[in-house]
Parts: sequence; C-alpha cells; structure tokens
Amino acid sequence: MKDAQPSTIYLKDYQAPDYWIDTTHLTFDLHEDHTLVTAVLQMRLNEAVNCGEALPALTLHGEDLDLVSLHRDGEELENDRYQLVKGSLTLPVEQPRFQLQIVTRIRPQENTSLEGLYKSNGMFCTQCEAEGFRKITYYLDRPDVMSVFTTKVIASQARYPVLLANGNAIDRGELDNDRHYVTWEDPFKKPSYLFALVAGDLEYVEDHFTTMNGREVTLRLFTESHNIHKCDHAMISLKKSMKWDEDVYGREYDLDIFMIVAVDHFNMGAMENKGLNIFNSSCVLASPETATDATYQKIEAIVAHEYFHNWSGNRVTCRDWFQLSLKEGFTVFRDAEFSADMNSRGVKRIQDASVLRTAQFAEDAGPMAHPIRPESFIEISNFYTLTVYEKGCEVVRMIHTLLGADKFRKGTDLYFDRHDGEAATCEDFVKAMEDASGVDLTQFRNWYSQSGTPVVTVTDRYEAETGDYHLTIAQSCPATPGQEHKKPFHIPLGLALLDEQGQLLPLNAEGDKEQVLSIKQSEETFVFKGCKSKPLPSLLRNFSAPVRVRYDYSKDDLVFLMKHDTDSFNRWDACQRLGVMAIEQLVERFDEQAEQAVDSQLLDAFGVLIADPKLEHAVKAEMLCLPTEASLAEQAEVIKPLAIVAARKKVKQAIAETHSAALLALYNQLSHERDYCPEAADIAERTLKNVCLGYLAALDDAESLQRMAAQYNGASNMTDRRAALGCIVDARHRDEHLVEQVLTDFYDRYKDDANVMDGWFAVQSGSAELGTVEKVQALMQHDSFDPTSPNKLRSLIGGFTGNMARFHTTGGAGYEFLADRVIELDKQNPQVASRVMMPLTRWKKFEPVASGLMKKALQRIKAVHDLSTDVYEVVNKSL
Ligand code: 0A1
Ligand code: ZN
Repeated sequence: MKDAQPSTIYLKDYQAPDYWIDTTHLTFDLHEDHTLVTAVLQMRLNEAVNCGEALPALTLHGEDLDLVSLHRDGEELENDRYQLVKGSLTLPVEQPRFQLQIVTRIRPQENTSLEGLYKSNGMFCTQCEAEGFRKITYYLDRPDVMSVFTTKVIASQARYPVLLANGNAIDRGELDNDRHYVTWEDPFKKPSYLFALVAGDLEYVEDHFTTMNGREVTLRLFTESHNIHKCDHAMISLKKSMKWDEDVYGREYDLDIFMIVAVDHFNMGAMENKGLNIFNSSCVLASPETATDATYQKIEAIVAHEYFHNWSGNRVTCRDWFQLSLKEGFTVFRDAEFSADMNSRGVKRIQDASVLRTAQFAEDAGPMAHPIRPESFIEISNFYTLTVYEKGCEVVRMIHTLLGADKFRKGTDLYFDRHDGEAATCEDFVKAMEDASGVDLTQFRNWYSQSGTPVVTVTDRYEAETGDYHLTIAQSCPATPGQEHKKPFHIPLGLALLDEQGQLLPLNAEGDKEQVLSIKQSEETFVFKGCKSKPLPSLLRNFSAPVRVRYDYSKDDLVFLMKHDTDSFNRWDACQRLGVMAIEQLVERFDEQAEQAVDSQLLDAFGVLIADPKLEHAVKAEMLCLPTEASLAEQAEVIKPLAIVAARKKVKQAIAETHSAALLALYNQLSHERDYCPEAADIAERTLKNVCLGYLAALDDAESLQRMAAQYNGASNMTDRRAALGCIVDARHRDEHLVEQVLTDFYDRYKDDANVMDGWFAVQSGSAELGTVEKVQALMQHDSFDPTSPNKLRSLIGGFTGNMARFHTTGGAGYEFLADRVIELDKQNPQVASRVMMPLTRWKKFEPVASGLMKKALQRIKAVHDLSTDVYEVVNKSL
C-alpha cells in the first residue's frame, strides 16, 4: 500500500526542486536478513527557485524504510528535529550548502514488489525507475535532480562474489568475516532512477568494442553459470547497436565498461541503468534449442533499446515523468529503425503498425486513454504504456517524415548538444527539431497534448473531361476522458495513385510517384491532374501516421492493391481489410446459426498470394496471417467474442481447404534441414513454413496431425518445435492423447529452463481447446509455476486473458478468476496486478452479458480495502 488517499499529480503543477544533490555516496552493507544503506549527500540550494531570506525545509521521498540515523553537517538530528510521515522525511535547513548522512535499514528479501532493492534467485538486484530509489534511502527521487554517484557494495565473498554498480570500478578489497567490497564511481550526473546495484554468484562473457574515437570499451554479460552459453546473441546485438548508434546518430559510448545482467524476476523487459543494464532473463538469453525466432528478434531489439537510452534517456534525461515519452518514444523509434536496418524493413513496419493498431488504438479508445505526454496521473507505473512508447515512437517518426532524414539528424544533433547533462522536456525536443530544420511544428504539438486516435476520412471524385482527380481528406478525433473536443492534427499522409494497370501515376510536375501530404485542416481537397482514368489511391503508405483511414474500398480494389501496390505495408493492409470484411460478414450473422459461405474473393486472393513466386517470404507470411482476434475486436463496434473466434476459425479453415495442395507444396518446399541461424532470410522461411503448418492444421485431418507430430519430434530448433506444439494443442479434440504426450515431452525436455517453461504455460492457457479456467487454476498449482515470478504470471494469466474463446466463456468464471488473482497479487506486486487486470477495463465494448459480468468483477476489485495506487487508479478510471 503506497498511499492512504491516492492523490492525482498534475503536469501543470511542476516546480523545480528547492535543493540539488551534487554528489551521492552510497554504501550498501548486504546481509541475509537486512541491508544497511548509508547515503552521504552534498546538498545545495536551488537559487533559481529560492531567493528569499529563509531557507525552505527539505522534504525527501522515502518508502518502506527504517531510519537508523540522520546527520546534517556532522550533527545528529534526533527525531524531534525532523518529521517522518508516510512517504517522506522533512528536516530544517540552515545553510545553502550542507551535507546529509542518512542511514536506513531495508529488507530486500521481503521486497516482493520488485521495485527498489530486492532478491531474485538468490542475487541482489535493483529496479529504480520510476520511483523505486525511495525504497532504498531517503532522497529527492525525481528525475530532474541529477547527481554524481559513488557506490560501495559490501557483501559475503562466498555468496556474492560479483558486486556491481554504475560506472567504473575504482576500488575493491577484502574485509573481515569473509566479506569483501567493490566501489564504483559513475562520473556522469544522473537521476536516482538510473541507479543500479547487483550482487550475486554470477559468471560473465566478455567482449570489447572500439568506439569511433578509438576508445576501448569492455563489454560484459552476466548470468547464472548454467545460462552462460546463451549470451552470444545478446552480445552480438550489443556490438551491432553500438556501431549503429555511431553511424546513424554519431553517438559514442562514454564509460570504460558496459554491463548487462540477466535476472529472472523482473517487472518489465529491461532497464537502462547507466553502464549497468538489468534485463529480464527472457529478453537476453537465447540458444537455438530454447529460443524462438521471435525471441531472437526481441533480444536484438531490447538490447539495442536499452543501449540507445545511454544518450536518449541517460545523457539527456526527463525533467519529470510526464515527459516519459521524450526518452521512450524517441528510443523506441531508434530501436525500430535499428531493427529495420538489421532485418526486413517492410516486415518490421507491418509488425509495429499491427501492434499499434491492435493494442494502442484499443488503449486510446479505452478508459485509461492519455496523450503521449499525460497531463495527470495517480501512479506513474501505470503510464509505461503503448501510448507513451509506441504511439510516442510514431510521433517521432512523423517528425522524421516531415523533416526528412538529413534535417532530422541535424535536429537530434542539436537536441543532444543543447541538453547533454540535463533533464529535458518534450517541448525541448520539438524545439530543437524546429530550430535545426526551419520546419514549423506549431500545430504538430497537438500530438503531444491530445489523446485518441484520429480518423481520416477520404473521399474522391474523378472528372473524365479534365482528367482531374479530387481527393478530399477530412479528419476528426473521438472524445476521450477529459478531452471532449480536439483541435486538428498535423498529419503526414503517404500517398500514391495507381492506374488501371497498377502503375503508379506521377503526382506533380516533377513526376514524383509518391508523396507525403501535409494535412492540417479539418477538411482539405487536393487535385491531381492528367489522370486518364479514375485512379485508385494508396493511402497512408508505410503507415505514415497513427490514424485510422476510412476509404470506401471495394473488394476488387483491395485485391488490386494486394497485387499491385509497391508499398509493403499497404499490400498487407489491403489483405487485412479483405480479411476483416470476410470475417465480419460471418460475425454479423453468427446468431442466426445459418450455414454461410466464406467470401470467394478472399479465397481467390489468398490463392494468388500463396502462389506468388516474387513476393518476399517474410511479407508473404505476414499477408497470409488473417487479422488476429484482438484486432477484429478492436475494430468491432460491439465485441462478440465467441462470434469472432468462430468466424475467424471458419475463414481460416476455408482457406486451408481451398488451397491445401498449394499450402502443402509451399510447406514442403520450405521444410529442409539446415543449421539454425537467426538471420532475416532464414527467419522468414521458418515463419512462412509455420504459417503454412497452421493452415494445414486447420484441415483437421489425420494427415496434418501426423505432420505436426513429425515436425514437433524432428525439430532442431525451438521455433519449429513451439509452432508444432501450438498446432497440436489446438487439435486436442482430435487426439487428446497426443496432446498429453507432447506436453509431457516438452516439459521433460525443458523443465529446468524457466524461460522455456513460460512458453509451456502460455501455450496451454492461451489455447482455445485447452485453456479453460479450471486448467489455468490447475496449472497455478503446478510445481514449475512460481507465483512470485512476473514472467510466469504473465504467461499463465496473460495467456488466458488473451484467449478469447475461453476467457469470455459464458458465466463470467474467467472474469471472477482474474479478479481473484488481481486482489491477491496486489498485496505482492502491484505493478503486475494492475497490468494483468487491463483486459477487464475494456468492459464497455463487449456485448451486454459479457460486459455486465466484466463490470461486476471490476466492482469487486474496487471494493477491496487498501488497494495499491496502481490498481486503485486503473479500477477507478475504468468504472
Ligand atoms: N525504462 C525501461 C522500462 C522500465 C520501466 C519501468 C520499470 O520498472 C517499473 C522497469 C523498466 C525501458 O524503457 O526499457
Ligand atoms: Zn525505454
């Protein structure tokens, strides 16, 4: 419990701090039942804020701390000289510069929230973003207070041979009682959220990187010894990232050493602590036998993301947490471009746009909708969202599009130059972009302050006599909580026009065949001259803005775009739109229970697609995937979960039956033995092969079952084994015995690997066939289920809540199960509790019965006494 009466914090109330902390000396004395933390802080009045006579009292943040002693300039302050209330320590100040010495006792062993200092599998580690440092010592735990940190870590040599903190190691030695210490010094000023410490029995792999100015950097990746063979991919990814940031942004690494530590218990993916990144082990460890292609790509992206934060986040940090997207949106953009350069650019764009349109659009349409720069919050941990990260990335991408690559680079150079060593704002970023480019971004700033997904409605008219083509573009944005009316956005809209042969038409006198229209008005019309017949518009090319586009495409139009468009994203999108139309048609008449035929145009189009010899494997694989259930739900007016599941399944089956021979031929063509390699071309082949396997599985016959079993048993890598496992589990109605057999086999092979076991839980709880609430409950009791591990909770509970067929099953048992878990988890780990409950917050969009039951489950959570601020905020905003 963080706060008795959770209060709302507003961006408009931001005030600079009264005091700065120039230096921070920390000593951690780590013991088995407690840790003693001694903090020595050199404090200085912030004269810019306080020029009055009296020195303001100093209030430091602190949570769950035992204050052992407090000294100011060497004088001990007894407890009548300071005030200790929940969450803070206030003391009088007599000099503009003074030293504080604060000793606190904390209990990392009992810290289940995984914020601050805690233990994971016997090792000590920290997570301080956003406000975890206050669980370590009393401090100005806010990102605009930047300090030079020195950290001495003392612990048992036998239990914790490795002692790490930020920066460079400057001293080490042995002490009495088998204890030892290492002192670390980080020369760069940083806010407390970037502090990190690790103590454990770890091994490391080491490599080196020579920077563009010839500096040697040691790279070390630490894990428990049994995982040491799984670090290669992360190390390669790190070196690629370091080189890429030099080449593309001119950014060089700045310390002598860069360290990554893998920990099993971690609330998020990873954390960019200065010089000492801490990673969820699932985002760093990989071997061909244990990690899928998707995991390999995730690792590459997250290693890059955290590394890139060294500049976009650490050297230039955020003034306050409302500016979170300043570092996150920008860094996601950087890592997305890195991944696009390392893999298939077209596919990366499709995947990112797909996540955004499915999950971020849903967030923007839900009760927690917020702008990428929120205006208020109760609990900042609830704002590490798809909106701040992914939409924030899209906003930076739009700046890139509007400025062009060269001016964008000038803008980032200016931004880093101007604000190096500072805590900056989103406004500082936009201003640097404007100043460096001369492009006016005044109206563009609405993207930072307005929430909701804009709707761009496009209509057109062709005048045969003149050859003029009129394209009218109107924009609007639905109301969102606290924002009834929106101002028009500045939207870059990628456009091309296709003639009847599928050729791109010149759009202007210069002959450009692609253009980015700069849309600023609520409605505007563009006229294109010299068209011999009515062209077909290719709109929002490369997903040039995070908006919904409405244009009245006929099915013929979509089939035409699928074949002829030169933009991978739009080819894929045409395919998705066709899929949505076909599935929605069945959903609408689901209640009538009448036999309905699947749209023949879709079936024909998929036939052409499967046979297309020229299409890149990776793009073909994406295009062949029908819209997901989640994306269909997002696009539905009212969500009918069971109808969506049934309709989608039926369409998939129809595609499989109509094109079984071609799918099988493609599957066979792609099934050849070779050594595993996580490179783009190989990944694309495996992905396409497994998409085919998925369709063949939908045939639901003995032959395909055999094929899946053969792939499972013969797999030489986890990608193929997992794909087959998923198909087999979903075929449970055919062969229950086989399902049990492969699940047992998988368990026996991987039971000692926590990250692989996450997948074993997820595949069961996420299965339409297997994942009943009773099954999930039983799995929670399984020996390999660790209820204190966020990864396990996410796999099992998250797998289940994403299982549309089962979570929304009649009677609401799934909702009640989730409410029970949230209530229970809230005492243990509020961040995870508030995240897993998100699916319930969408209750208003569901059909009446489901909706009412979801609301009831939320009300039960709301009625609980002493909710954490995390769950309190989400439940109250969603009811
Ligand atoms: N800054 C990290 C994400 C992160 C945020 C919060 C955390 O704990 C509450 C942990 C990690 C990133 O963007 O990767
Ligand atoms: Zn980040």
